[in-house]
Amino acid sequence: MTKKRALITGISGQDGSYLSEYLLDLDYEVHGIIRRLSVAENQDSRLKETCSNIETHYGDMSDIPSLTRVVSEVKPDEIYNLAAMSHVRISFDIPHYTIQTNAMGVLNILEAYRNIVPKAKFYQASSSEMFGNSVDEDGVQRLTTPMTPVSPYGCAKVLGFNLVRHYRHAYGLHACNGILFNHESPRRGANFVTNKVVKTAVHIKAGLTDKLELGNMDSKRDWGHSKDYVRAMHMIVNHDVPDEFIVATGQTNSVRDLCEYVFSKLDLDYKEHVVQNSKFMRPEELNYLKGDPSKAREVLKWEPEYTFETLLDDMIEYWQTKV
Ligand code: G4F
Repeated sequence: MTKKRALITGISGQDGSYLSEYLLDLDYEVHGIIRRLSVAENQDSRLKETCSNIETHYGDMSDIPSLTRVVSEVKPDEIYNLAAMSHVRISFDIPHYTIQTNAMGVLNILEAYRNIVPKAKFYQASSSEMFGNSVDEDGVQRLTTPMTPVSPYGCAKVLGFNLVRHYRHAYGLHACNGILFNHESPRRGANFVTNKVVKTAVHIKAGLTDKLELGNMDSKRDWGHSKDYVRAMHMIVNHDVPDEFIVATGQTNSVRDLCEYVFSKLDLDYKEHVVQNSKFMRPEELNYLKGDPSKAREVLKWEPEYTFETLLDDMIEYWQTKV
């Protein structure tokens, strides 16, 4: 039997690396698009263990000929569009680039998909950042919650989300949106708050540093594990009907709760080490996220294996092996 072929944009990111491992275990042929970086080792550093089993192709979400070439060469059965400028705070510094990559990039890959492999299935990495500060009366965000983004990142993701929905309806494509709430892992970039807190706390414990500088500690997020969320991506794409799903844990915690858990796990008091620095504040903040994953649970039978605590334990263990 011929193997299913997947093409992952953003394969070198946290989710791309876990998804490629997950699909290889399911016996897929996995292809991914990577951008050229001046430090070549950084292009695929998260893919070290699986590199030899993945075929990578140079491309960029803003380079239409490169997307057309890769989609034509690979002829994928499934496309996972994970490529994005993924840092919300940095999107305020580089709004144009963010819109080009996270919104126009979706249009570019959708066009390649529609014109070259319209029978393939398509997954779009949509984000809870699209909701901005909209919350339903019962304190959750669900598929019907209005999208009122509060960052260039969120604005771009709303356009990408709508384009995918529109292409599904207009052209009969199997194009799906997964609205994923925050998801983390030991592979998370060092400038996202979970990894920053865990890594610095472990360094404080080891006597390597003494202070952790943070921005807003009162914002709340619904944090899950990337490994659970890439499983959901595959389930969403392989559901009979192309559709939209929220992927979240349904639990919310503040940045302060995060500090409290991580530091106390290491027998430290976060209040003695954390200082606030306005440099890490955002011009407009998304204050509160708590997703309602009931549709994914009921329709896809998706369940997360990790909790907030076991996710952080996994990250702490990882950073302890690095000091
Ligand atoms: O870890 P964060 O940078 O993640 P954020 O902004 O929620 O975005 C992540 O989740 C989105 C899904 O909702 C994704 F779409 C997006 O790609 C990304 O994966 O910040 C979390 C919270 C924010 O409220 C931020 O203001 O932590 C607060 N925070 C406080 N101090 C900080 C810091 N965030 C960062 N990155 N660095 C700080 O020093």
